Amino acid sequence: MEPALRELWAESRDLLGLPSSSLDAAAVAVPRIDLPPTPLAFLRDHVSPGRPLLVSAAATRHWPAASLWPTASYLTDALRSTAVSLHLTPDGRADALSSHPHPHPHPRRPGSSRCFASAHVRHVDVPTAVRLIRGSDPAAGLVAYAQQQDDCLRGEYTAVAGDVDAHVPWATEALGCLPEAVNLWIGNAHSVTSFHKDHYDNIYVVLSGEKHFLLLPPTEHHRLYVRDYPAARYVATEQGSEEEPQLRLKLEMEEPERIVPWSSVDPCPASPEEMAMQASSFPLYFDGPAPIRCTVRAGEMLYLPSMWFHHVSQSPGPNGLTIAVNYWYDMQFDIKYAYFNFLRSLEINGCSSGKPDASEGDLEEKKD
Ligand SMILES: O=C(O)CCC(=O)C(=O)O
Repeated sequence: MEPALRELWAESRDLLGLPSSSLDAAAVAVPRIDLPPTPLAFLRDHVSPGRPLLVSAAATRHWPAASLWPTASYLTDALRSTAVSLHLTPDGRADALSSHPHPHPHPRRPGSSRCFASAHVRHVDVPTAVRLIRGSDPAAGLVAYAQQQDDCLRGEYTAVAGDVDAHVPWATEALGCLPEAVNLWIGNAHSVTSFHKDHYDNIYVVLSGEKHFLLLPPTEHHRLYVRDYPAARYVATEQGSEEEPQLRLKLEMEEPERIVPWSSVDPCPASPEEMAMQASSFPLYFDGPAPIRCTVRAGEMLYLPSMWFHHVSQSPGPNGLTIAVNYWYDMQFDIKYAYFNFLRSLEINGCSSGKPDASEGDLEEKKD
């Protein structure tokens, strides 16, 4: 079965115009255009074949946010007394695998030593949120990321929503609907989003700093070793003095148990030992075609087709922050989706997801 899969990966990358040899790593890039596409060209060349696209900063030059948001204090002034949801973890890895807090063998999953960890969410005013994000430090055990994925730009951050376009006109026309959600993301270099996919067509726009995407097409599902993990959540206890409270985060397993299918692969392990462990455990990822790398700079827009797996890291701008807005458009559940479910059901090296519409590696559930 594995040779047939490798043939599928090579053929689909060929048809997408993306090289498939791992030797071509430097050449594997998302097509980039200087001016926004017409709706027809976008539909024909990107939505229909499921091919990503990077659009230069010309696309957002008219947005007030392009000049206002990268400044040091605009957002904190404009949102001074607005309470927002801030996601806290000790290491910047929310919605990611972590060591199980009680690593005894699980009766139904002997040997399972990892769990799916969600952040502790606090409601704080924007100046506090920005101070905590800027000061994030895994060495101090606290990394803050404003990444509420529930249409938060039009909700919690509504006072600044008018600084960006309400939708992306050429995408709206091509996709035939308005965005279902518009989200704001504010982080710094310590926050990383692990490999997952979404049931949305995504227009992702960076406004300060840079976002670094690693991408794999849906045909490469088996390379991500999606497996079932028990869910856990960070809980906070206050320590320190009343004047200078300090938060300590502890991982607790969810009760009743909830199982989350999630990718087992960490493409950027922290140490050579971890890298060796990852490479030997997940050869289809580490010994396959290079992931497609795409850095989205301030002002640029990435079109990320639905169901593409993505891993996202970030570098802050001069204001110490990475700021982005994304537009999620509902995907079309068409024949490609049916083929993809069939592919997923094939068991390769103990990896499959028999559930036809499982939300594996899919953050969509959080939106409601
Ligand atoms: O920016 C991030 O950290 C993750 C973005 C993402 O996963 C998405 O837009 O679907």
